[in-house]
Amino acid sequence: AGSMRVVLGDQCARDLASLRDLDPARDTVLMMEVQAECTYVPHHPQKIVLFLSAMRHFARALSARGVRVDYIRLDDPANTQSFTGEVQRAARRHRPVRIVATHPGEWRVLQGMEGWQDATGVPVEIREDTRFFCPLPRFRAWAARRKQYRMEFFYREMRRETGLLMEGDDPVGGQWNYDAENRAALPKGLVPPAPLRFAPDDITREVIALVAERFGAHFGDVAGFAWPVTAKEARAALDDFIRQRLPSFGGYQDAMAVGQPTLFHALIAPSLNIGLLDPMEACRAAEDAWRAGRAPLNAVEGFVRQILGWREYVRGLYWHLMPGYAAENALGADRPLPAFYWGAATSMRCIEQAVAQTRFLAYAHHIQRLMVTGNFALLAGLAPAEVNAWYLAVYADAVEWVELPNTHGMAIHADGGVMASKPYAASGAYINRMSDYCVGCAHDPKQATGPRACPFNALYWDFIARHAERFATNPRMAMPLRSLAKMDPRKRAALRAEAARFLATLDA
Ligand code: DLZ
Ligand code: SF4
Repeated sequence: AGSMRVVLGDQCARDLASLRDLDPARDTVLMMEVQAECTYVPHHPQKIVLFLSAMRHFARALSARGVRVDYIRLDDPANTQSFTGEVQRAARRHRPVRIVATHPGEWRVLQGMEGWQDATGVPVEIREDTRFFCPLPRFRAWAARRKQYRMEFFYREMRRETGLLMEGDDPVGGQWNYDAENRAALPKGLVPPAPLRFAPDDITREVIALVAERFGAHFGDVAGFAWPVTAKEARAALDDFIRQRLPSFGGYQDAMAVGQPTLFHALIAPSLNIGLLDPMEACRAAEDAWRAGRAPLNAVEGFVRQILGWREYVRGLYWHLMPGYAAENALGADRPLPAFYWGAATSMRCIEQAVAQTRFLAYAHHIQRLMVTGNFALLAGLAPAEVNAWYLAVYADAVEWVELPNTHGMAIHADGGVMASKPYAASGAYINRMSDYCVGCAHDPKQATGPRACPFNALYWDFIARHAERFATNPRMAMPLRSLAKMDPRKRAALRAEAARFLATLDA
């Protein structure tokens, strides 16, 4: 007998660690579609289609190369519908001498995996996920040497190590970071080139029907699914981005516009996170575009920083800080998630736009996630567990290693500042500056009280006041705290009353 190689839904990569040294004559690859993974949060139907269709395509590609794949389908009557149950059943079928897996992307799954040896009586080897630049032990060593985990320093080490955008020991262009050039609003009338869409093939159409039937009640439209589901499609999507949108990606990275759900963004996170696209390949393609004079450095550096810096950093932190991290609630937030996160009507146009596109694309870009839905959750004090479950459910790219730090740490400050030295709290003025959402909104970003007040304004001051004591020692919060202290007490009271009135209208 040979070994059993386990491949999970977000591990559809040809050079996956658990497929290394595979012996096609003796070994079997196990892939499992299971109900438990489709429902532990109510995933957006497009997210489920993406995972299952990518899995089916990947299994087909492995088989075509002569690899024996034991593929358990969701509608197989014998399916126990959980990873551990299926690994147990498969171990009885194949009687492997060992089970080889790749480190999963979620703590919950790792815990289950660590029980497979007891469940099957077969030794289990869990291999480092080599799709990432930074092995977890290396990140832990980096983090152990520091009191504060600053992405920027980690990122510079990764640049030096990989040689990406380096000229010897120096960053190309003489600067590590060009973010200051990346904050323009979208000029009126500028329409970004539409991203490539991939029409569903027979396999995807079959999965769409299955998902519509079983998970049709989950938030999100399954019609319109157009994500890459193979490595070839993912590569085409990357090339299209590099040619069409990368040159303008930098400047408009933080912009938001009505009816422009994707702007100049790459839309490659779902492909990267499930293994269809190699992070180094993406970074090299962008670097090549710069070296060939086809894209400016601020855009290319910003893109590389997201992948080589930010993505690796949040993954390292997740595994360094779990399981305690998810349970933290530094700001004592406990309000239930309002119904408009699931598509109920709201008069706030920014929220309505972000949620509507999430419904039909399973996608919103980082500033929408951070500064619209995330900022609202922060200011209104929404319960972290509910906020995290929402982000994990609704975005096609959401695997917990990336979703949790971005939401819990960056957006809602539930970790008390482990990731971000100050909360990303903003009033309506920020949204008004970075978008055209406010133009057609029932609210006025310049008003803080009264019938047309923008809720973000009173909520912002209420948030600062609620947490004044906690932030008193944070130099980066000195400005808003000073403004609050200088404010006419009657105005302060009116803002807090406005916030309380608004919060009372939220229905879960
Ligand atoms: C997200 C997801 C879904 C919807 N379905 C499956 C599945 O049926 N089989 C599978 O192997 N993985 C699935 N996943 C991904 C897992 O929930 C989880 O994110 C990864 O296994 C973490 O490595
Ligand atoms: Fe959002 Fe306020 Fe602008 Fe309306 S006015 S879009 S609620 S920021």
